[in-house]
Amino acid sequence: MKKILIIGSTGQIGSELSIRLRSIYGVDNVICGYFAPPFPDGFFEAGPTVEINALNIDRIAEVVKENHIDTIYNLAAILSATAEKNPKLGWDVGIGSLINCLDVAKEYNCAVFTPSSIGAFGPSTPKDNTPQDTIQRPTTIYGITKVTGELLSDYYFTRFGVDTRSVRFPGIISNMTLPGGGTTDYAVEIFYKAVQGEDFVCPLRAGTYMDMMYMPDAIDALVNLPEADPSRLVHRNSFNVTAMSFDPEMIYAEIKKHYPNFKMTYSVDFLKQSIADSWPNKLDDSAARKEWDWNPQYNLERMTADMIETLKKRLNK
Ligand code: AKB
Repeated sequence: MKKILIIGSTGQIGSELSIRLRSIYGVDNVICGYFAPPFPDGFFEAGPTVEINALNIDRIAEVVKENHIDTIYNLAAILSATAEKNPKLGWDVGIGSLINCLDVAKEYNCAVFTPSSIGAFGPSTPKDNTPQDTIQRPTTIYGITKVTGELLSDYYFTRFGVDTRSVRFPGIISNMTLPGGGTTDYAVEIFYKAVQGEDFVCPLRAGTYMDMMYMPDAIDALVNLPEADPSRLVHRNSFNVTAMSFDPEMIYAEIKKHYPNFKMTYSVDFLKQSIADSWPNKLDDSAARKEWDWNPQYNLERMTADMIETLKKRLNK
């Protein structure tokens, strides 16, 4: 039975990952690390929690040792648009947390999963059907930390045998926790506006295509890749994964099928636009499909219907 520590468990991914992991491995076998509020509803009642600063290696080692942890999910990160406003913080959190986890994992024989991102690619990367192995020259600090993280994770695997695995996540759309500071966040915010009967002002231009994924598929990736047979893995850090690619006009049109009076206008955020323009339109995720049976369940149509149904209930609309 696994004994798991999630660092950064109160964020967009962590708050849903902890629920799924606890349902598979048992509540007491998943320890949720927290650093600062806000905390998800019922966070402290749902299972074991520990206060942990990802930049404090002694604290990570102490928690891993005391709780006999064998798997660390390191979700501490500053997303792309926020990191661009404070590059030093983006680097310190992204790389500081990772190197600490890798060093502790090396000492206590843990597996480590740290998500990478479509942000690990840059303007010189092929934009369509972006290959698994290709040019990675990102122009954002977020992307630079992600490429460095991929290389460090592979290095700790080949040099020290640490079982590191990860995926390059696209924009993740969730009906539970809002993201913060990402370039893809508009694709979550648009649903809240539609369900609340408000107009949406889109920060990205029409024609800006990016990969996206509904949270249940993202959680599947986070559970299934660490469980994959290692003898099938040609790659480790990190796998391209995607579930859909759309631009603002496509998601707007899909939401309008449910809310014909919904209105979207544009007011371009130049920072986010320049980041989005440097990222791929659509990844080729065939390596993940081949090596660990990646198989997302939600396309734009199915995700939109589910997002709206769930948000209507949650927001009493
Ligand atoms: C962001 O927009 O920064 C993230 C990501 C794609 O990694 N959602």
